[in-house]
Amino acid sequence: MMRIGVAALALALAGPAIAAEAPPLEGGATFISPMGEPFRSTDGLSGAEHWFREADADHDGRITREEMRADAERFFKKLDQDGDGEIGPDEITRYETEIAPEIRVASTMGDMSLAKTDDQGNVTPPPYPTRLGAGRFGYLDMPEPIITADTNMDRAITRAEFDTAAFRRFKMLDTDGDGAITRAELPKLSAKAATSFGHGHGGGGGGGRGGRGHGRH
Ligand SMILES: [Ca+2]
Ligand SMILES: [Ca+2]
Ligand SMILES: [Ca+2]
Repeated sequence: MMRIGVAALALALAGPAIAAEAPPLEGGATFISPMGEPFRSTDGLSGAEHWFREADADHDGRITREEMRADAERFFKKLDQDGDGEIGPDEITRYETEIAPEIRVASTMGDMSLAKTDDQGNVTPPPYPTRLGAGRFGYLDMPEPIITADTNMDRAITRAEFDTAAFRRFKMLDTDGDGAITRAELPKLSAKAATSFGHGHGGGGGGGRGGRGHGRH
């Protein structure tokens, strides 16, 4: 896509000018943050870089535990539309269908663009699972990052559960355990990964625990 070319060019041009600092994060225009928030970049920077800049509130190049907590809290307020302190079933559905429809699982069999067809026309899907849902667009392999935070499985996510999830995800990404996430320790995202198969292959379930697609908002 054109956007990838522009992003690559922007990174190449930005490189020498800010050599003293970490270069902008790589990745595609669409990014799902560790707490599940979608970032859709249109300016050539990766969606991941937009998330990092927003989460790193004091712009010191390090996302601390407190900054991660604030990032989670800010998104929690967006998700908790009725303000009752929980992300309830309808708000989960709204997340999956309106806020971040990209995460809907395309296939539980893997990326069908990698399927092999023999000379009799028999199709063999890739035998390995590729990342699903939101995992295709972010650092953590979680198909549905909101549901994943529902630790007591009652289809509502409290503020405390969301904060616990933020802490766990923070620790997963702070790989050197120094109390901050830096650009250098985040996994590399390929620009292609997030665009390799768009949504709309006819969702194969997975991800959430039922209850999706009732069209209630
Ligand atoms: Ca910071
Ligand atoms: Ca609510
Ligand atoms: Ca660290």
